[in-house]
Amino acid sequence: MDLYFAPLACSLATRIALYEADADADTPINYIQVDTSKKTVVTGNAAGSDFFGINAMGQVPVLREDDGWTLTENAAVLPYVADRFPAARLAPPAGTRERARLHQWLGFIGTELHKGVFVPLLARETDEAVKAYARAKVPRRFNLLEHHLDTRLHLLDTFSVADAYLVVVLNWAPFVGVDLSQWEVLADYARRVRERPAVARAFADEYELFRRARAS
Ligand SMILES: N[C@@H](CCC(=O)N[C@@H](CS)C(=O)NCC(=O)O)C(=O)O
Repeated sequence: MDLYFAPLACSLATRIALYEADADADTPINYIQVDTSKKTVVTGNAAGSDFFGINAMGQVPVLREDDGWTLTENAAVLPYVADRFPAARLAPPAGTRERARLHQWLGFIGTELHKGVFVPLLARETDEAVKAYARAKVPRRFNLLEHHLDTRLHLLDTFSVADAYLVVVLNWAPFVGVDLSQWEVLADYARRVRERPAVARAFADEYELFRRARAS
């Protein structure tokens, strides 16, 4: 199985899920680095090739099974990984209300936070008015999370792929000048989730790759 990723991008959530599931013990995983601005594959057998050949959107994550079947979109890739490695219990069983809740959170994180807030704040080409529009959306969304997490340790009853996605998106806050410490519960949640051994390892691996990519 291959995971196309960019260091510290949203694809880190899939790496976390794969580490949490100890997926490599079952299926060898190739982590293939992509330069999403140049749209080129950076590592692996096809290093230097056009990433649009893998995903017409030029975006990570892309998961590819050994028979060539590929899957894109965090909201699809993350539950797929959870279902592919069920022993890790990274998603509630299909058809349950809890499973519906998982999809609710994946939709919220993907649209209301990732795309609605962080993409305009992270993008170099957005002007100040667009950034201000995105920044103004932060309090309602973070307040909702603060309230939800006040009485629980995870988004669902136990750690799930939604926590993997959320902790990756929250990691972008300092890069765009959003001060997470104003939301104490949320900041505490992010710290706790990042202390999980698999999550800590995934972040450490990608911070190292991020530093190397920046230096090259
Ligand atoms: N809708 C996609 C969005 C994925 C996405 O935005 N990936 C970013 C990295 S976090 C990316 O590859 N950006 C490059 C680009 O959009 O050109 C998903 O949810 O998987």
